[in-house]
Amino acid sequence: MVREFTLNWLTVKLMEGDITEIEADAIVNAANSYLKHGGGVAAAILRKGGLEIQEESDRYVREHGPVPVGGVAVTGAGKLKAKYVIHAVGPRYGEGSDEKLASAIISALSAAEKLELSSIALPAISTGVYGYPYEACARIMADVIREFDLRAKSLRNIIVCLYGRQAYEVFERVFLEKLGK
Ligand code: AR6
Repeated sequence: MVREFTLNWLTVKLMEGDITEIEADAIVNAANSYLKHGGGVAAAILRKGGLEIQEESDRYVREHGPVPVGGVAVTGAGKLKAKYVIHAVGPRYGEGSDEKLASAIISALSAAEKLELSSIALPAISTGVYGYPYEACARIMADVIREFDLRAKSLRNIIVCLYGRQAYEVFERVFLEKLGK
């Protein structure tokens, strides 16, 4: 399952699959503030990328302290095909969480721009352990991407990688509605 949306500067590709298999300059991890990559997509990234990603994450937290909700930290990508892993800390679903989820996505895209990358792959941040409904996450992500499109510099390709048919179908419906075509 794949669908592409062509915006002004960005091409957005929605796909169903495993984000650790994607060849992009950076892949985004759905992390917690302590960068302890225990479950979900984080554990999958560690399994395939290697323990050096956890070691680098631990070093980051030792040096800079925990990553605030809505923020990101960047590490290398170990054995993955990507060059970097951008660890984005999404919120738990609840009151006031939408702005923080938007901030996590904006921070991830901004980090990619700062590194002058052209492609980035994102999972459905906060929709696993952190309890966000797919639909709410999809709406926030589509709005952030549409806004980001207007000021994209190096970034050209955003891949949104959904785990499972159900997540894909919800994102497809929402992205069709919000990003057209
Ligand atoms: N590829 C793409 N998406 C995936 C993969 C994969 N290999 N595996 C799971 N997902 P979650 P969160 C989807 O729980 O809700 C972790 O323990 C999954 O189906 O990974 O932000 C962290 O260490 C879901 O749709 O992240 C944090 O403590 C989405 O990725 C906490 O969970 C996000 O699910 C973060 O919770």
